[in-house]
Amino acid sequence: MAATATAAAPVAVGAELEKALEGLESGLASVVQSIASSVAEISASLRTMEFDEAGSTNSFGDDQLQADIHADEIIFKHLRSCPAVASASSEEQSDILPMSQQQQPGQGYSVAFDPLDGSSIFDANFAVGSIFGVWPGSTPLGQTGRDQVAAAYSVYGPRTLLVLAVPSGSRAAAGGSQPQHCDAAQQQQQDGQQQQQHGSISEAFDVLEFVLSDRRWRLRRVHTKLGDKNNVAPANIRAAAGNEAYQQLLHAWITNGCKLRYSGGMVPDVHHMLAKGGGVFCNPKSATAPAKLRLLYECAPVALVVEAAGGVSHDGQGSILDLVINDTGARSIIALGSAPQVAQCLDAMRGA
Ligand code: AHM
Ligand code: MG
Repeated sequence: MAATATAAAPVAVGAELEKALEGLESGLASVVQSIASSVAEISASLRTMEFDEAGSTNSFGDDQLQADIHADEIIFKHLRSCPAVASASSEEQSDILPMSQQQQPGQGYSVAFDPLDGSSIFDANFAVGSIFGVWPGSTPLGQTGRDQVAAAYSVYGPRTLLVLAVPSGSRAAAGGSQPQHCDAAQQQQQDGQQQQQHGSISEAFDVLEFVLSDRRWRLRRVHTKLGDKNNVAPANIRAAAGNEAYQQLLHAWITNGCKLRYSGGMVPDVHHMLAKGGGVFCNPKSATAPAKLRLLYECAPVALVVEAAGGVSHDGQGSILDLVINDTGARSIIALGSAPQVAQCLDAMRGA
């Protein structure tokens, strides 16, 4: 049986996180603090968590691990105790559940989350993560990824990281850390090519990376300009068997000496791009290998973080952030990362 989420010792959010959230609307700041607290509690729990399956499936038909259920319970517990959270739903429990009784209809925030992304690589002890999207009001349904007011993911690796996309101004509040992965040539190229299209997101949000250190969140770096390194993560590689354009893309990547960095977990693979200064996570489909990633719980929040960090997202037609979320069960193909590398993926995304 999965362990039940109990009231753990409170995790101090840390002065640097508090400072980073100072400029936010107070309700939104409390939602982000709840997310940060739940990530810290999950991080501690995973150290002793059993690897076993729970013997149940979620609404997507995935076999659940005890760790999936436990992480889900921890996050719901923290969100329930936050008065600004009107509703929440997760990849493990996809009904949109009312949370705080203190919100009037249409008020507060709705949180959608994947409690443990990378369940299939958990038993191999690879890095896994959690993903969060925050929408205004009592439901994300009928809204797009672009309507999010914040998004986040965590990486549970040798260290626990929390990457937040929060309304801009927070960077200055956090102490004016220097931008990462930004040189003059890259900036000039990206200013011309992508900021015209995506400038509103990268200007509207700051992407702040925190590391959990002695039960406190310490600001590690700020991501502003995703570079264009050739770190490629070819997800759903099974699709290449029925998607000729994807085969050609893989061949081009190999012959061009790209670094293949697919781990089997979207969160660590996407974070690898941010950490290394660019790349692409490409997850196309074929007739026999359909889209897997969930629009609400995975694609939209991670797309917001990547676009806010100066990258792009695509489903083969346009930005992931422009897809209307009509159903908690919707799935999408996705390419995320540096603009030139994502552009190379579009034939594969449109193939099959
Ligand atoms: P999960 O949330 O059940 O772990 O599924 C999402 C994960 C992604 O992190 C990863 O990119 C993908 O599933 C890998 O799927 P597969 O192993 O089927 O290729
Ligand atoms: Mg997932």
